[in-house]
Order: sequence, then C-alpha cells, then structure tokens
Amino acid sequence: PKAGERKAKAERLFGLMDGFLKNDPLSLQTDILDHVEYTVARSRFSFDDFEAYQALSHSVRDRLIERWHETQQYFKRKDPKRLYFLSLEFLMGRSLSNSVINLGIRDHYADALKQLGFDFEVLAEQEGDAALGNGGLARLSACQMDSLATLDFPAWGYGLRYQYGSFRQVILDGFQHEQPDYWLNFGNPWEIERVHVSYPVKFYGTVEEDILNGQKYKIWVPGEMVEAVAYDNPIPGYGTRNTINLRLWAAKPSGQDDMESYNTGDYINAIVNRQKAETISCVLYPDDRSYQGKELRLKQHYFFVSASLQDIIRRFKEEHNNFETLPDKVALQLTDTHPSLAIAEVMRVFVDEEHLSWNRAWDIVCKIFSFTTHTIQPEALEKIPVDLLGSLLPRHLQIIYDINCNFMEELKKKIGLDYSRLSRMSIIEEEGPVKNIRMANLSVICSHTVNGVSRIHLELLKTKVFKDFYELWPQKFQYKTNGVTQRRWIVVSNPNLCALISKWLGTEAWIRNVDLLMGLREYAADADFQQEWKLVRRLNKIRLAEYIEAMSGVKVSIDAMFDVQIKRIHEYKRQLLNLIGIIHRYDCIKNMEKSDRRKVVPRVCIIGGKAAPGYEIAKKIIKLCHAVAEKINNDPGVGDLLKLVFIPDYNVSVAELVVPGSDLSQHISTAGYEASGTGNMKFLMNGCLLLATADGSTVEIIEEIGEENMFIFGAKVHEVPTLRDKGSARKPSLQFARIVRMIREGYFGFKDYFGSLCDAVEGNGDFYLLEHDFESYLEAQASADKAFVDQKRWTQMSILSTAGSGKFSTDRTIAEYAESTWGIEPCKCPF
Ligand code: F58
Repeated sequence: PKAGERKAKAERLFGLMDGFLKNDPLSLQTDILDHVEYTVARSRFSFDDFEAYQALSHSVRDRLIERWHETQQYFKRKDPKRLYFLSLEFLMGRSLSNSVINLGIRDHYADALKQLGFDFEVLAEQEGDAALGNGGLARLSACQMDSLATLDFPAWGYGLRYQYGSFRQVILDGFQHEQPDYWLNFGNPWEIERVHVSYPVKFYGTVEEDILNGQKYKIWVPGEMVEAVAYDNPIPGYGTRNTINLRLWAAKPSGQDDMESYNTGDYINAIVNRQKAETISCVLYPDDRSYQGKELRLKQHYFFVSASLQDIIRRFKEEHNNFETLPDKVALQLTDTHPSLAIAEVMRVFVDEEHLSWNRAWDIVCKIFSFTTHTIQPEALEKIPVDLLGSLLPRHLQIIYDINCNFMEELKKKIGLDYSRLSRMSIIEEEGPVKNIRMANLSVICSHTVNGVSRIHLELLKTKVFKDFYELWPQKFQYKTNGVTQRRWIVVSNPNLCALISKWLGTEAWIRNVDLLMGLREYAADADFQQEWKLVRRLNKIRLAEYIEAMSGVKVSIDAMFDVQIKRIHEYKRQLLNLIGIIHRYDCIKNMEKSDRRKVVPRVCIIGGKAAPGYEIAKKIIKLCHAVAEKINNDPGVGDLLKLVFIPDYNVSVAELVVPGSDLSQHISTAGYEASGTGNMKFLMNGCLLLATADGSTVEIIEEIGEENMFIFGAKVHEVPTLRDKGSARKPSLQFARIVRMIREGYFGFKDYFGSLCDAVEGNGDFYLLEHDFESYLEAQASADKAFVDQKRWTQMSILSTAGSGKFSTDRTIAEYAESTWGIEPCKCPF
C-alpha cells in the first residue's frame, strides 16, 4: 500500500507539472524577468547588467537542475558501476556560456535577451572565474568532468568548496602581490547548497579497543568534530541531456561537540572556537610545486576524503548489502596523491565500523582504487610527517603501518632481503631527520592501476620515479595522454573558428567527435578556406590587442606575430629562456643597420602566469619581464618591431581570450620535466603554431601533425642527464653569456635583485640547461620568423595544427580511462 500511495502522489505531482521548462523566446524572457524580480529582488523594469547576468544564470540553473534530477534518478534506477573522481582542485572558470552551449540553448537565450535590450556576450562578461585550483592538474579535472558528462558516463566529481580560490595576482611596480579571491561575495548561482547532505568529520583523539562477539576492535575516539556540507554543481554534457554532479564540501561547525564550554558559561568563546572549523575549507593552498607538511593542508585532505567516502558508502548501502560487490559498483579515481588518505579511510571504515576482517577489506580496497600521478620530479611527491599524521589521524597512522608491514612481508618473499630496495619501496621513509609517510608509495601499492599523463611520462615513471614498483608489478602501469575539451577551448572561446570549422566540414558533429577535425586537412591549401581562416584569426587578434591595451596601456600592431607563453611561472618551464631570447632579439635590433630593420618580423611577446607566493626565483622572473618590457616598449628606435607585455592575473577566462588570438605559443620546458602539459593542446586546437621542446605530450603532438608544422628545439629527454653532468664543461654560448651579463650588470635596473637569477642559469648552476638549449632555441625562433613571412605556408600549418588536434581531446582520454582503468559503461538517459 505504501508503494501505491507513493505512486499516486507522484502521478498527482506530475500532473501539476507543465512538462519540462520551455526554451522559446517568450518563456525564456518571462523566466529571466521572474528571476530579476523574485531571486535578485530588483524591479523587472530597472536592472543593470550584473543583475541581468544573475537572473539569466538562475534561469539556466533551473534547466540544469531539471536535467540533473533526471540523470541522477536514471542512474539510481539503472544502478551502473559509478566512477567517483576525487580531486582537491577544479579550475572550472566561468559557467554561463559553457552551460548554455552544452544545453544547446545559447542562441535561444541570445535572441530572448536581445529583445529585452541585452547582449548575451556582455552579460557573460559579468561572471567571475571559479578558480578552485592552481594549474594544469586542476584544469584537467575540469575538462575531464565535461567529457564524463558528454560521454554519458555515470560519474561524480568530488572536491572542496574553498571560500578563497587561487589568489589574485596584482602587479605593482613590476612585482607580484597576492590578494584574496573573494569569489563568493556576490553569490554563486551555479551551486546548490544541500544543508541536509552533511557528514561529521573527526580529527585528533585516541584509539581505544573494544570487544564485540569475542572479537577485539579498534575504536577511534576523536578529539574534534567538524561538519562537511555538500554544495552540488551540475555539469551538463554536450549533445545529451545527461548532467552529472560535482559535489564540493564546505566545513561548518559541528552541532555535536563541546557542550562542556557552553555549560561552563563561556558562551562567546565556545562559539568563536567552533567557528574556526570553517577555516578547513577556507583557502586553496597556492603552491603548485610541492607538498609541504602543513597541518591545515592535511586536515583539508582528510576532511575531503572522509566526507566523500561517507557519501559514497551511504549511496552504495542504499542499494546493496554486501561489500564484496563494491568493486562492481564503485571505481575511485585518485587525482595525484592528495586524496590518497582515502585508502586508509576505506580500510578503517571496513574494519572498525563495518567489522570486516582485515583480509576481506584489503581485498576489496585493492580492487577499487586507481591512481594518476601528474608529476615527474621525485622531490615533488607528497610526504606526510609521521608525527603529524599520528596526532591528527591516529587510527589512520596505525592502518598505514599495518598495510606497510604486510606489504614488506610479501615483498621479502618476492625479492628477498634486498634492504636498500625494501627501504625504497616502504611506505614509511625512515631516513632523514623526520620520519615520513610516502603517499605515492601508498597509492601505488593499493591501486589496481597507476597512470601517467603522457607516453613519455609513463616511461619516466617506469625507469625512474617508480622503477622498483614497475619491476614488481609491470601490469599496473599505464598511461592516458591528457586532453582538453573542445567545447570549452573552441566552441565557447573561439565561436568564429567554431562556425568556420562546421561550415567547411558541413557538420557540427566534430564537437562530440573531434577526430572529424581531420577532415580539414583536405582544405589546408584551399585559397578560400585560408582567407576565411585568416580573417577569423585576425578578429581574435584584434580582440586580444584591445585587451592588452586596456590591461597594460601598450598599443600593439595586429600585423605583428603574437608570440605567447602563458602558464604557471616555474624554472623548469623556462620563462627565463623566453626572456633571454627576447632580450637577444632586442639587442640584435638595436645593433642592426637601419636598412636591415625592414627585414625583421614584428613581434608582440606576451607572457602571463602566477608565481607561487613563496617561490622567490619565479617572482624575480616576473619582475625581470616587467623591467625588460619597460625598456623595450619605451625605446622609440624599436617601435612596432618588438613589444613585450605581461598579462596579469592569468586564469581560465584570460586564457579563453589569449589562446584564440595567438600566432605562436611556447612550451619550452627542459625535456623530462613536464609530465604532459595541456596548454599546448589548447593552442594547437585553435590553430596556433607551437614552438616547443620534445617534452611531455608535445612528443605525441609531433607524431600527429609532423615536426615540419612546428618549431621543435632543444635537448631530448635521454640527453638531459649527461648534459647536466657535464656542467660548465659544456660548450659555452657567447650570445647567451652576453645577455646574462646585461641583466647582471643592471642594463634593466635592479642589478642586485637579478643577481641570483643570473646565477641560476650560468655554469654549473644551469640546472635546467637554458644555456645549452639557447642556440637551438634561437634557430627555432628564426624558422618561425621565416614561416610567418610566408602567410600562405603559415596558414596551412595553422590549419594542419587544428586538423591534427583530435587526439588531444579529453573525450579520448576519458574513453580510455573508462575502458582500461575504471571499467565503466555509458548510461544515457533516454528522453
Ligand atoms: C600538472 N601538475 C603537470 N600539479 O605539471 C602538467 O604537466 C600536467 O599536464 C598537468 O598536471 C595535468 O596532468 C600540476 O598541475 C599541481 O598543480 C599540484 C597541485 C598541488 C601541489 C602539488 C602540485
């Protein structure tokens, strides 16, 4: 009878519903105006652009929620194996344009707004970026969510809802300053707060023993409790109604603890102390280099892991009562080692709370986790001091010790008493002044699959970073070359190119099946196509030039080659090599006969990116860029032949503007240091030529489009160690030495300040081989100049770049993960 009542009620409610929300102009206008009046609480007769953006977003959000509900209900009914994608960082950028494009109603909204007197693009510009991440890893997570939704996979993303995302980079007198990113101050229409979806998360305390049915059990008695509240962010797929969920957790004070303080009458202090709970999800750590053993960061990691797993296990238990079937229903993806405490947490829940035997629990755990690492440098692998973990999560430390003990026993049986190898493979690092937990070893040991992010990255994992593990378990190691989503990086950010591609391919199907871009090869030399291609690129350059002028006051010539390097500032990414090359170009122009200047290809060099706040050398590189720009841009003898601009506060929406307007982009890391790189793929898709080293995914780009369509230079991965060993015995470059001397001797001012930068690239100090690669860098630059003069050839190369970019879509990456790592199948809602 109960089920019957429920059905009758559902039917009654359904009868009240007027079908799905409508997308004709009148319905959209009514909807937007209703939101102006009832959500934004402004008069529908008088509201500004920002209020219009808010109302518009809420109207879009309604449509997202509708599809989100259908999708979730369908997943529930079908109960497929689900992927849970755990990442501490998601760089989502703006949502409005992406949402309406994926929902297939962008033009509907644009028309409806036009009649109301608003321009869709102007309103879209009102939106701030959701910048809950630092760099490549975080943007990859965002692109992967788009592909998971588009390919209809039953997936959930889990992350943290930081109150302050990536810091705002402000440049004062050429120096970087960091300011907080108050991204939630004006509300966030793209999230749905779920006050009822909340879980307690425990910290500190002690581990005690209990006996149940004659069995001894460990009980963790926590010292502190915090509440994790869910915020859901619907992620719509393109060309499908499937809309998946990105669930982000925010910390709130728990309602349960600390009655003691209230009872003692210390009411104010009790509240103040409880409020401190919110600091856990307050701020994103801005360092994209290495993990530092900070207590708050560890707290963030566990807070995220504990809440996500409580949610995942609750969902599983709603439909299933036997954990043996968990691996058939749940795949847990660890994005780098930041969520790897999940391994110990699942063991704790199974053994201490669900009372499974250790061996049964372990068996299940080894079948559910997969791990992707995004770094190459062993020193960047995350380590947690044992004392810190023992104090914050005492039971987890015990569990990790037990996992390690069992692993060591097994390992001894396989490799014998090779103590140096045993100690390298141990989860516990005993050497050094502080005992540490090696999170990477824990992740490799417990995951069924370890993925690299490009083919060359996997090679380095196998031969260097995880050599011992690879020899033990070769079958665990795979790679999935990264990608980017063409929805964001062409359709949203380069609408003119999008329309042109669809026109010449005669279809929009490439937006879901990007391999179809290959069809453009046929027209690469077609004069009409080239003409239209050039026009689109020129319009994008005009847009970028206007932005540059507004940002920096520098007027640039559209006819110049726009040469761009935008990414986090790092020594290994070698922005300094770029700057030394720019100074060399300037020096050449200055020393040239006037008549020769006519032969110079004009350049606008654009650099952008944030330096981690504590990364001194990176901050000096930013300052040097400004000092050099000051000199060059104000030199009347140089004029339009060379300009240098630094674009401040680089983020996703800045990239959306810069990428389509670039002619040449630089990806010039020392070979063997960039795990993959994804910036190269965004530029490639947009028909920008690459000047690059054979590093990370660039190696695979070369295979797809051919070296003749790129400018490749520098030492190869296998040459780097020998070259480094040679140190100052390498052949010196006089040109390089001259430029470094100019910097050192104060040609650009700040003589003392730049001294340490110069030390970092000279003689034995030149760890990243700038001097060695300099000559071939200049040759590659000269080839780029030569190619640019021949616009027909350049345009052909540009078209071939886009045409060959199909492999580098996250659609391909995700399809590979689904098949060979996660074992999940599409689950498309039938509408
Ligand atoms: C990046 N890593 C890699 N880490 O550097 C890049 O080659 C790759 O394409 C990208 O991942 C995606 O696979 C990266 O962005 C971080 O930002 C971490 C954040 C937390 C601290 C440690 C670095």
